[in-house]
Amino acid sequence: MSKSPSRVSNRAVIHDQKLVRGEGGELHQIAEGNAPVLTTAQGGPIFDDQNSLKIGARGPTVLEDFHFREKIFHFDHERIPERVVHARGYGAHGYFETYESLAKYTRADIFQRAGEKTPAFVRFSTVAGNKGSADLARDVRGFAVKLYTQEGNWDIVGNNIPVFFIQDAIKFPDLVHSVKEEPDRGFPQAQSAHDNFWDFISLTPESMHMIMWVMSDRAIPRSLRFMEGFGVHTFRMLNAKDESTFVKFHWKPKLGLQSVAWNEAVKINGADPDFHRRDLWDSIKAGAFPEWELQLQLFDQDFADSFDFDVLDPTKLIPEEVLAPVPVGRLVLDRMPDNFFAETEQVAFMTQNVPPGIDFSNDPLLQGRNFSYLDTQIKRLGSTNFTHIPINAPKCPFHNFQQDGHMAMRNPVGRVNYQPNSFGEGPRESPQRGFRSFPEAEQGPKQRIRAESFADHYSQARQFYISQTPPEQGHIAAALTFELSKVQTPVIRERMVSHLLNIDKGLAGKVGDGLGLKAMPKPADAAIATRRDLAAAPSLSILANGPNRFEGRKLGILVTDGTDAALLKALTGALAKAGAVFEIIAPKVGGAKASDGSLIEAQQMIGGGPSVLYDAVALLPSKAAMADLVKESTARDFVADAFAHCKFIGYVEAALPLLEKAGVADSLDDGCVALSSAKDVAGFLSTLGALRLWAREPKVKMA
Ligand code: HDD
Repeated sequence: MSKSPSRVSNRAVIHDQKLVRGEGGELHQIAEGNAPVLTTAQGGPIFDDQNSLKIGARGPTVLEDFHFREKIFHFDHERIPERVVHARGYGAHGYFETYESLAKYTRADIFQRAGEKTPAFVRFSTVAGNKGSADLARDVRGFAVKLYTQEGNWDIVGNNIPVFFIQDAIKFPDLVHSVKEEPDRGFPQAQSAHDNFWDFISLTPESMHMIMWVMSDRAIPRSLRFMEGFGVHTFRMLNAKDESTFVKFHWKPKLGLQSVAWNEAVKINGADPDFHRRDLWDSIKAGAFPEWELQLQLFDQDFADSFDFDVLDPTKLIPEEVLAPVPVGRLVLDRMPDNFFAETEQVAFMTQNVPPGIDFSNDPLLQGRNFSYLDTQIKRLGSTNFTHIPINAPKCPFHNFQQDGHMAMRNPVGRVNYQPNSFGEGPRESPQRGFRSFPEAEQGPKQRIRAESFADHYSQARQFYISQTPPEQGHIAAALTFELSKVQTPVIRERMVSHLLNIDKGLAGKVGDGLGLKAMPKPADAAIATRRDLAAAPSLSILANGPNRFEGRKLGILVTDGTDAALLKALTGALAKAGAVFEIIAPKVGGAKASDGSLIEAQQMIGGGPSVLYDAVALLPSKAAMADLVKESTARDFVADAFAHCKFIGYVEAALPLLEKAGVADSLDDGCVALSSAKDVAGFLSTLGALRLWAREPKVKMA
C-alpha cells in the first residue's frame, strides 16, 4: 500500500479552524471553541465530511458509506414544487395594529380592541415567472398577508392591483397557461410579451380593465415598500347580530407609491435580479420598517345596487372618490425570516382562511379560489399536515381530532379521538364563538352562466386610463406597443387595438401607430357600449399622489480620489436627516481618497453600481480624476441612463466633461442641480422629493 495521504491536502485554509493529530497520527481539522460536533440526521458523530469512504486512496466509493448516502439523499430531495403561480416571492414578519374597535361592523376578534397588535407575515411575489426569475418583470405583484389572530389565521391573499383578469375561476388555468412559457419552446420566462398571452387576452374582453393596470407603471414597482395592496374581491363583515356589511380591503404604503421606467426595469433585471428582495432585506435590517395602513371601503346592499356594475365582479372597483376608504389599522414589517425556505417558501396562504366575523361574497372568482388554495398546498408541501409547519400554525389555542398522516408533528394523547364522547374529553363546537356564515337566501336554476351585470368590460378600463397623468398615459401606450411588438401574429395585434378603440381612441391611435398598422381595425364588438360619462378618478394615478419626499429612497453618489469631503459630508448628513439612504460608487470598490485625505468607503465599483439601482444620483468627482473617468463607458452609462430615466442629477462643476461625454451637457434642465458647495445641498434634497422629472421624458424618448 502506498503511503497514507494527508486528509487535509484537499481542504481550503480556514483560519478559525485548527489541525490536530489523531491517535493514529492522522490530521483532523476541528473548529475552535465550542462548535458542536457535526452529526448525521440520526445523530451519529461524523469523522470526516470531506472525503467519501473508498477502497484505497484512488479506489471506488463503497455502498457502505451511510454518511455519504444520507447526505446526498437529503440534498437530492431539497426542492419542493414551486408555486404554480407566484413562484418568486419574498416575505417578512411584522404586526398589525388595530386603531379603533370595529365591533359595529364585525365581530372579528382582531378588530375589537384599539391598540391591539396581531402578529403578521407578508409574502410579496410576481405571478408569471419561475422561482429564479428577475424581480423587475412587468407583472402583477402578489400581496399576501397572514394575520395570526386570536380566532385563527386570517389570510388576505391580494395583489397590488385592485381588479383581476377574469370573472370566473374556471378560466384561471387558461389565463395562467397563456402567460407562462409557451409549452413547446419553454420560453419566454417571466414575460407577458408573447403571442399566447395576448391571444388569450384579446379573446377575453373581461380582462381589459386589468390590462390597463398591468400596462401601467403599477406593474414595475420601484420597491415592494412602495406598492399598494388590495383584497380585490368584495367580502363581508358580520357583527355580533350577524348583520352584514360589504367590505373591500386596501393596503396603503406610508412611503407612497413609486415605480420605475420600463427601460430601467429591463436594465435592473440584469444589474440586480434581486433588486426588490435586497431592498426589503436592507430596509428591514437597517430598522427602516415599511408600513401600510389598512383602509376599508364599507357599504351595504343598497349602495351596491346603486351601480350598474356588480360588486361581485372582480374586474370592477369602486373609486375612492365615490366611496372613501376608512383607515382601521396599520401593518408594520419589522423582521426578516431566519430561514427563507422554512418561512417564505413554506408559508401557505388560503383565501378560505377567514375568522368569525369575516365572510365571503358570491364573487365566482373568490368561490373558486377557496377550493384552489387548500388543494395546492398538498401538492407543494406534501402532506395534509402542512399546518404543523410553524409558519402556518395558528398562534392562538387550537384543538381538533385531526390525526396521523405524513409528517404529523402534533400527535394527540389519550384514548378519545372523536366526539361526541362519553368521557367528557376533548374539544366541542361553540355556537357562540364559532364561524357562522351569512345566511344569504339563494335560489335559481342550476346552470353555467355569467350574470348580465358582469357584461360591461370597457367603461372602467376607460375610467382608469383617463384618470392617469399624461406621462402615465404615455407609459401605458408605450407598454402596449412594446408588448404587442413581441407578438408575431398580426391578427392578435390588430385584435388588441380593436379593444383599445373601445377604451380610448387616442390610446388606440398611439398603439396602432407604434405598431405600424397599415389601417386601424374596427372597434371590437361590445356587449355594452363604453360609458364615457364616468369621471376621472385621480386616486387611481401614482404620479398624482406622489409622496413629495425622498424618505426611504436611495441616492447613488459617484466619487473619485479628490472628491470634496465637505460637500460629501453635507450631502450624506442631509440624506440621513431625510430618512433616505445612499450608496457610494467609486472607480474601485476599495474606495477613494477624499480632498481632506480621508478614505471614502465605497459599496460599488462603477460597473457594479449602475444608476438604475438608485432613485437619483450625485456626481462628485474631482477635476483630477476626470481624464480617466470620461474614458470609462460604465461612468458614461451611469450618467446617460440617469438622464434618460428622468432622474434628478446633482453635479459638481468638475463633472461637466462626464455630462458632456454622456451626451447630456447641452440638455441640462431643472432636474440637473449644480452643487457648488455644501450650501446647495438643501435645495437638491427638496428637489429630490419629486422623485422624477417626467417633464424631461418627451426629450429623451420618441413619442
Ligand atoms: Fe391566486 C397563489 C393572489 C386568483 C390560485 N394567488 C396566489 C398568491 C397570491 C394570489 C398573492 C401567492 C400567495 C403566496 O405568496 O404564497 N390569486 C390572487 C389574486 C387573485 C387570484 C389577488 C384574484 C383576485 N388564484 C386566483 C384564482 C385561482 C388562484 C382564480 C384558482 C382558481 N393562487 C392560486 C393557487 C396559488 C395562488 C394555485 C399558487 C400557490 C398558492 O396558491 O399557494 O392556488
